Amino acid sequence: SSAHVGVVGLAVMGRNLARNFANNGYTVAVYNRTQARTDDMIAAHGSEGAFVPATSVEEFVASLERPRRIVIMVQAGAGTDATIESLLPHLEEGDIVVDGGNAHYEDTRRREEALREKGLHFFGVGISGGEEGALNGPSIMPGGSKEGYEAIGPLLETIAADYDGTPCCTYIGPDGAGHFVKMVHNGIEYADMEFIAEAYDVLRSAGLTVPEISDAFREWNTGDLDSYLIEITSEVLDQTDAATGKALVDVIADSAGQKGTGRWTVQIALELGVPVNTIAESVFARSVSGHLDLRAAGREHLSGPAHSFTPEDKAALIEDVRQALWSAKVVAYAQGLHLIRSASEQYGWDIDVAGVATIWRAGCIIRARLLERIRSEYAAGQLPTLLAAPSIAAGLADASDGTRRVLATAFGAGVPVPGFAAAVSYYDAVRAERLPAALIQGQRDFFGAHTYQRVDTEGTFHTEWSADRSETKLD
Ligand code: NBP
Repeated sequence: SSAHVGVVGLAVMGRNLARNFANNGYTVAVYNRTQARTDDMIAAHGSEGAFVPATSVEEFVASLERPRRIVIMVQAGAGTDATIESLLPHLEEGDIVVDGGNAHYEDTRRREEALREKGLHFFGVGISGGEEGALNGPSIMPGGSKEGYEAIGPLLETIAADYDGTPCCTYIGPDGAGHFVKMVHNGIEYADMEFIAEAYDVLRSAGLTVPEISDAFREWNTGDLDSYLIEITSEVLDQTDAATGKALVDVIADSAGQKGTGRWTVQIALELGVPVNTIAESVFARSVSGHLDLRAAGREHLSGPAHSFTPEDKAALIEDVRQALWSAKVVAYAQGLHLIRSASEQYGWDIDVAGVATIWRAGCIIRARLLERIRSEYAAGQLPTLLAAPSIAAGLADASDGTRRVLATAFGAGVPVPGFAAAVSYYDAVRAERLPAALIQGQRDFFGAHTYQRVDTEGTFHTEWSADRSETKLD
């Protein structure tokens, strides 16, 4: 019983996480349902550090020092429940079970409650950074008891990515808080990717070549847009297909896949009543891309501008698109952080938004220079919305004209830009003096007697639409 930490599930993520622990000097017990995976891992990496391979759950649990710290990295859902069930008979009070998979936060809440009743600490831990991050330092978003964090937190902080000496891992909040924040991280990732794709499409429609667009992204990556996703976009655009000699992007089928975290983000936002239209449009854009019959019908029957245009000034267009991309990105972050704040209130999680921005600065897929600015704005004081932060509001004002030119051009040329349009519509809606919601209230009162409030006096009112159209004050 000497291992500091155990990892169950040795597919790509679990294996790399175990190696990361070992590289940081921990003795790591490893176990996988199918023994061959354990054997493979030890054969390939056993010499990298101190591993204790186990051939049964009993042996695995027995090899751990107490309180036991066990990280589960199996397929989310039934795999996680089955793994927990198999561990339970062997665990003792005070042991800590960490689920590092992409669990739905409601599942995490359920599991946390069940294990708490048995005297165990359950942690739902969001891990972002893919395979490479798991090995060299991911961004880690842990949710669970504060007491349990004292035992597991230091280990997680050691293996997390480092940003200027600060680990990209911090206690997020109780039960589902960590997995919720990871889910929203993925929702923002969907939006970020959609905006980048739209920026590419606008430039491509303006006649820029793939290498020219790649250069533009590389240039943007030296400034305010500096981020992992922009960086890899250049790399994807630079890739030539060996079979055809064309740009790889031109031979990849144009239907985007999804695994569900974007959809979850939007579903929960709908339930909590938080407007995340940029994320929703990003999920729907992937969905549209996959409806091949719908698109075939559209191509056959629908006419309009040709999805191309001739820019007056290429360099000016590139700068406008950069501004549209930056503004949309900021709006997506504002919406995602709003969702986190609302959920935090709803579930009593007490999540520190500056802390979230702190651990997204490195290691994760949405890591970006912008996150340091977001962190410092939230650290400076309460914000009703990220958009109200002084430096952000000023940046959005500066980018406004260019952003609107991109939208006007895209709409005029028939280039779909649902993400950019959602971002600008949200921005204009939240800053409007008056919204046409007043008219909607009138309509609702007309057909459903749903009543309305007035701008000039307190109370609830109804107009007798089907009678003399006089107004009644109801309370
Ligand atoms: P997979 O999601 O492909 O899962 C494979 C692992 O789950 C294997 O170890 C497999 O054991 C185990 N497993 C399954 Br499937 N059903 C099981 C069961 N009923 N009981 C016990 N073990 C079971 O692995 P992954 O891609 O390494 O991802 C692990 C987790 O990390 C997932 O939740 C994923 O969503 C999350 N994640 C992945 C990434 C990424 O970039 N891939 C990033 C961030 C988070 P076997 O060998 O016996 O079949």
